[in-house]
Amino acid sequence: PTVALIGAPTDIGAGARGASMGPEALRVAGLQSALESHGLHVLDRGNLNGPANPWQPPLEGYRHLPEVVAWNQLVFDAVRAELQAGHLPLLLGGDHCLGLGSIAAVARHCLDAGKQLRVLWLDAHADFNTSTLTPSGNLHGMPVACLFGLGPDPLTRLARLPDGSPALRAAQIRQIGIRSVDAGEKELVHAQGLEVYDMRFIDETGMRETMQRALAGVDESTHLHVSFDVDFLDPELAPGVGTTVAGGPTYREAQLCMEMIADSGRLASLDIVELNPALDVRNKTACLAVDLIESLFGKSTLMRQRPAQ
Ligand code: DIR
Ligand code: MN
Ligand code: MN
Ligand code: MN
Repeated sequence: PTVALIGAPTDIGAGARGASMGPEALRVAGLQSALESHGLHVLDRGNLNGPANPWQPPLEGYRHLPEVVAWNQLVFDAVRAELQAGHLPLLLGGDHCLGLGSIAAVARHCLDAGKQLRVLWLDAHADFNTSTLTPSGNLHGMPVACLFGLGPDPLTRLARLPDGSPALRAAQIRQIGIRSVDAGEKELVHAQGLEVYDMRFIDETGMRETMQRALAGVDESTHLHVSFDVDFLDPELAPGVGTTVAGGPTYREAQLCMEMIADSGRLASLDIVELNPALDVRNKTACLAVDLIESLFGKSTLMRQRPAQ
């Protein structure tokens, strides 16, 4: 397949500046040539050009809402265009508020193409806050709720399908690696019935069984979207993120997670978000992200027989 890299250099929804440098750090870490070395055709579409970060306090529970809407509209349009061209969009964030525009475009595409949608949300956080629950007002803590139709009008409108229903339902998403959820957010996640494989679950069950469950039901009619927040990883491995949370997956657990997604053969779109080069050490988090993205595209599977579907 053809992979289309879409840079979204912004930290508009984050609580720390610097994720705006993520796309360039991934390019410097050799993302394109790494993918090409596995036989993929890669188009680098360059960077989207959205509003600057005014670095303002929250207004009615949201920081930078108009700018977040503008960035997400750009991401929606870019991801949609690549899907319509038959390409696999790889969104280079940017902070995780952009998962809204990306997944909204994917959901729309699935509707048009008659595909089932499965989203794997790899993150330390559930990103299921609302304006009344959020401790920060940062919209990178809210994209999943917005995709469910819970959020500010201009964002939930962007995420709605033509029939007015939300882009995403609980049956379509699995959250993996979660270990920091705010008190009110926890109740909302539970009330909405999300399937969450938190770190306790991974500790007790193991990554293999976790991924088997997360991928259960994925078949040839499935469009698999991975939204990879780099803070999913243990911060000892991946310090270059704005909101580190101790106790994430190890290198081997993360590799297995990626390899089992590759084995499904259904990966059709990807976000790589929250990489913050200002907080990184000699670009090592970006290099690790590239390593894991290679595994997502089947690096290790090249030396093995891909399991029968
Ligand atoms: C926190 C942090 N739950 C918030 N969220 C982050 O501000 O809503 N998401 N860091 O990635
Ligand atoms: Mn090429
Ligand atoms: Mn996130
Ligand atoms: Mn996170």
